[in-house]
Amino acid sequence: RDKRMEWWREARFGMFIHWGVYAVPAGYYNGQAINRIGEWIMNRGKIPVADYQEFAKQFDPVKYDADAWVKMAKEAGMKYMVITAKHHDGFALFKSNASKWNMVDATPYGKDLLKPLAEACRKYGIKLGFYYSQAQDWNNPGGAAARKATSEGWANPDSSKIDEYTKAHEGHWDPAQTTKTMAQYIDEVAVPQVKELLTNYGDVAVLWWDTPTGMTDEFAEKLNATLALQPNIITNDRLKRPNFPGDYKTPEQRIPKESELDGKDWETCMTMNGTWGFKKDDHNWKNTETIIRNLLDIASKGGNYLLNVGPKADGTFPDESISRLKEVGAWMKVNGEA
Ligand code: JFZ
Repeated sequence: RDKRMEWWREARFGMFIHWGVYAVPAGYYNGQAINRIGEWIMNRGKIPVADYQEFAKQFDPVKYDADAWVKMAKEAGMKYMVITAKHHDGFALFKSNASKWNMVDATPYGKDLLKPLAEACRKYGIKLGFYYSQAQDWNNPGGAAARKATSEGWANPDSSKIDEYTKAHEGHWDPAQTTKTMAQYIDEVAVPQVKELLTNYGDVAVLWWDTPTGMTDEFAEKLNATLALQPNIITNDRLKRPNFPGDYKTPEQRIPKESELDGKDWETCMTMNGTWGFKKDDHNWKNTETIIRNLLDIASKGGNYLLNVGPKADGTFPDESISRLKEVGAWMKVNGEA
């Protein structure tokens, strides 16, 4: 069996982090609560590109302490971490030469957020992975926007239901989004940024692709080729179906039944409340007992549990996430590591 997968097969428990500009509006646009998951606010609220970019001017996470984040993961018994280096809003949490829509060039904070995280992960022996939205990008021109749910899945929430303009423009809502082709976006933004991620942060353990809207085999091949920069890296199954299965499957917000398991490696990703990116109105927290039960259920079936935290715009975790991580850690101490 594959040597690269060894650490991952023993890991059992990891931290997912959805962090970006969407933590600033935190579910509200122009005083209106926007429904569904927080990191989709630009899409769900049909926020124009220029308006959305204004939020970056308030993204100033002065309380960000990467060391404290990684320590919380470690003390909860987690072995790895996957952070949204770039989500569908196209915003890069890192310094990028491929697009100015990044943490260093577009925010008052002006510093790369991934550098200190990579350092802290090395310090605590936590594996670091990057989530990268390779296809959907609502700010960098030429990036895709979700259209409708297809047999390939993963176009959720369904943009095409929202209005006629969006229906007529392949999921987009602002003319600024369509001034380049997707081929240009792949060559000028996605491929160079993934190369940056695989070059500038030391060892990268996981590349976590997402929602292959509009992907072709050719685009996927170009992205997949960049992984040669990190010979030990592993990837999930969301680069492009069906020709790029990656190393493991990613059931979302659910734990497979014994009867569904087919011998392939898998990881359940799950939120602690109802959103991935921070939303100030989401108080639908799972209790610690549920989280521990899920971890046990998953571990007993041979999977991994990637449990999400959606940090706030000031750089801190929500208190409810902190207390749950602490309680899971206390349980781990008594009961041994799963
Ligand atoms: C995607 C993202 O759109 C979402 O914002 C979040 O990052 C999540 C982890 O991934 O959403 C999905 C992806 C796949 C499915 C559903 C939602 N799926 O396979 O059912």
